[in-house]
Amino acid sequence: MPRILMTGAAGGIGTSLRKLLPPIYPDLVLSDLKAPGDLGRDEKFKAADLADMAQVEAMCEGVDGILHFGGYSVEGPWDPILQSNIIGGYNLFEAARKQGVKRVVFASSNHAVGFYPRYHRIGTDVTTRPDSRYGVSKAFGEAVGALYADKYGLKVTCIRIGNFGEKPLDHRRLSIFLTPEDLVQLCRIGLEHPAIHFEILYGASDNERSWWDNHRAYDLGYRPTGKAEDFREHAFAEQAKLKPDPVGDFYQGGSFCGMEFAGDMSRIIEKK
Ligand code: 15L
Repeated sequence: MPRILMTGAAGGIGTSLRKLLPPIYPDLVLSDLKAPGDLGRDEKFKAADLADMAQVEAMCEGVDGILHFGGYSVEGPWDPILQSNIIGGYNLFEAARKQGVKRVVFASSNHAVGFYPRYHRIGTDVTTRPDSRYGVSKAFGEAVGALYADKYGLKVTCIRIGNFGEKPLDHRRLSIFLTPEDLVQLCRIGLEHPAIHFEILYGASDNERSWWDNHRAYDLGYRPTGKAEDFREHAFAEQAKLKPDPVGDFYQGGSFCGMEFAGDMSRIIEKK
């Protein structure tokens, strides 16, 4: 029975996956800076600060596979992103190597490619175009993952997660919605599929308005069941409450693109 470690267990994704993963991976170890308040008696927990290598190594001991959802999960000031995602991301892969972990599933983000316009359908082979310091940290994590796959033989899957949840929250999220069940499928591909070396997959359900070519995930057996369109009215009603954002409404990364924007839209990736 493989021992699977999930970082970020107290965060939004971790909280949901804590409930879904134990039937699939009974030997699940959770980690975060602090234990979730509702930690069950049957749940195993190891506290770790990702920025502290010794703690990260101790967390990885005896582990076969890692689901790395820990870190700073939105745009923010540089220092916490540096500590949690840049130093923390490196520590995670390096500790995994030292401890003989076989597989890592890294929670990347759509914000690693957020400055592609929405009309531009992109695959996983495009140049990264981060829309934020947070997006840069995700592109960094993908690069470290590629290094550890190629140089050290770690089996690495990066999931560029769209928007995780029970319902798409607005018009943009109709294109990038991801249900918890579909994320579990992608995690299982990363932890179990025999063909994994280094993969980047999009974390999106079966969304009619998707901007992403996710054929690699489908080739690996992904069969999403979530459909953003089932919640279309809800998403449009929520969108109607938002102010227009000329930059954010144009690019895939949405409001992360509009924040602090002082660039020239006509020069960001060729327009069709
Ligand atoms: C992300 O990467 C964030 O973690 C999440 O909070 C959302 O902002 C999501 O992207 C999104 O793009 O909707």
